[in-house]
Amino acid sequence: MLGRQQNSSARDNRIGNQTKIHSVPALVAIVMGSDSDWTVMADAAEALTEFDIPHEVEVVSAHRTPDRMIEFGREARDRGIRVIIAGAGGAAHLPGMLASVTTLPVIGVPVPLAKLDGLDSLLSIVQMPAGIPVATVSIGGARNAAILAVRILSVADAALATKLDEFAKSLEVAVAAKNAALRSKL
Ligand code: RP5
Repeated sequence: MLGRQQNSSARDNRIGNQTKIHSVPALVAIVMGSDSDWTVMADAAEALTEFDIPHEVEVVSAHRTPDRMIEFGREARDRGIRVIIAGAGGAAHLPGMLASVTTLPVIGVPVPLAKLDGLDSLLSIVQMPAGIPVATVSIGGARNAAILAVRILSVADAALATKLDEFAKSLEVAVAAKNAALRSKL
């Protein structure tokens, strides 16, 4: 097992960090096909940390560790996981295969590789057959994947819904500040 963690601090979100910061079980699993995906997927861990969501990080490959991938997906709900964020690049089958062995919501993150700019990853993840959905975010959109996971969790968590309201307001404030800064230069 590589990079499994439950944490609350961005500094401790490095893959391979085994330190358990929270004793509470992870609600969100961030999984990826390779440790090389971490450069993109770290954004999801950072956003979950901002919302103080206990999470874990693990490398699971649909192609290189298929048995482990199936085991991970089948056990996730019973372990207390509520949402899976799965990132992969190229022939990116991990999100879809996980969705086929769990009924948890799976959010897919297309990871851009050196060739094809991530379009291959996007199409591999987004074109799921009817009945097995994967909520696919934009290429490299790990941060949005995490925010979507928070929104899913907020359905049954009023405090989290309030945090999301505050987050939306902070975006409004940031845009207003950018607008004012731009207009002041004209
Ligand atoms: C995919 O193959 C992984 O998700 C990764 O994006 C890509 C390349 O993996 P490495 O060769 O860097 O391990 O399964």
